[in-house]
Amino acid sequence: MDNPLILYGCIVILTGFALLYFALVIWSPAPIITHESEKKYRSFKSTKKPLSLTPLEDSGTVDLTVVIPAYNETERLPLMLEQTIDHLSSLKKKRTYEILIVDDGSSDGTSEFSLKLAAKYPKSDIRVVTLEKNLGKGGAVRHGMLYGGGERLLMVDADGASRFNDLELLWDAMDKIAPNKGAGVVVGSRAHLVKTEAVVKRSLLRNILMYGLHTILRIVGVGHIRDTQCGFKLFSRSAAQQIFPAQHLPTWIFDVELLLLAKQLRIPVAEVPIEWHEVPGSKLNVVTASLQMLRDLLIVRANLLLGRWQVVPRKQKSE
Ligand SMILES: Nc1nc2c(ncn2[C@@H]2O[C@H](COP(=O)(O)OP(=O)(O)OP(=O)(O)O)[C@@H](O)[C@H]2O)c(=O)[nH]1
Ligand SMILES: *[C@@H]1O[C@H](CO)[C@@H](O)[C@H](O)[C@H]1NC(C)=O
Repeated sequence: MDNPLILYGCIVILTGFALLYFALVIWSPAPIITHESEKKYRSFKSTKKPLSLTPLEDSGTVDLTVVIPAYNETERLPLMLEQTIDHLSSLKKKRTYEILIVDDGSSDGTSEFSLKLAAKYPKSDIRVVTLEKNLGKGGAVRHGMLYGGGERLLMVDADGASRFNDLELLWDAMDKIAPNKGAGVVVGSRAHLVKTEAVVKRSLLRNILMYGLHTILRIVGVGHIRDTQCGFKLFSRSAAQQIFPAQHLPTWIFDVELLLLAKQLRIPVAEVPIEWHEVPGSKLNVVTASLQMLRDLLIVRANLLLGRWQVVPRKQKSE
């Protein structure tokens, strides 16, 4: 090489890539560690002696698992649980179910409170798992899914912002896209509410962030889903078995990672409009959350692109 500029240029570019890769390694979330105690649950019948949960690899034991991530939720859980059980027990076509409350390392006694609450519903299989440390919503949902026994598994927020009856809309959509225990994901969507007053009244900042999010989602590859962030999502067991072991993000942008994984695994995803009302008591700070989101999305994309994170499709059992 006669021209030293080219040589220097190459060195600068290579160093740049090395630094980017280093940043990726540093910023990637550490693997989520599951403690032994977290593989067990307590119920109102067995408040002292924990019992074993059903690992996701095993075959299903009930028709539905309801996974409720709960962080300091003693205020909002009672109403939400009541609505959940009211609905499930009013169904004409009976469905067996378990409700898995994942206490995400709360410091307000959410677990003990949930156990007391569960005693009010002796006919329902309400299971309480206590995470040793706070992981974040994504970590809590992932844990509930990895230890749920349902043929279908629903994640739902503890705040009762979604109307639980809308589960039936998701259920019917699942029958269509994933019959015979196939793989499928059905997500609740608030996109049809976007033009309504509820949203117009939101602060300018929230709206700007929302449009920013949509743009980024399109770049990242899940632009076809109109509402990625809705806390009401139903997974068939087969879909959950493929998606959740591959999930790395414990933060609140994990929803996007789940949808990206579904896309990579070619699992069909349906979006169904549902009711929604804003509930006071959100513990989210929009600005820090947005920055965190941007970083996490880039991390997910880069890790998948470079093959640092792998996705392993399961062979469908032919039935
Ligand atoms: N904020 C927060 N929520 C958590 C955490 N772990 C689990 N969760 C649960 O995640 C769910 C959603 O949390 P919220 O703080 O209500 O979030 P939100 O801003 O209301 O979210 P939207 O329902 O999308 O408006 C609730 O069921 C929480 O209990 C955590 O570490 N932080
Ligand atoms: C959770 O609740 C405890 C006890 O009420 C409180 O001290 C703590 O600050 C709460 N944590 C958050 C993040 O809200």
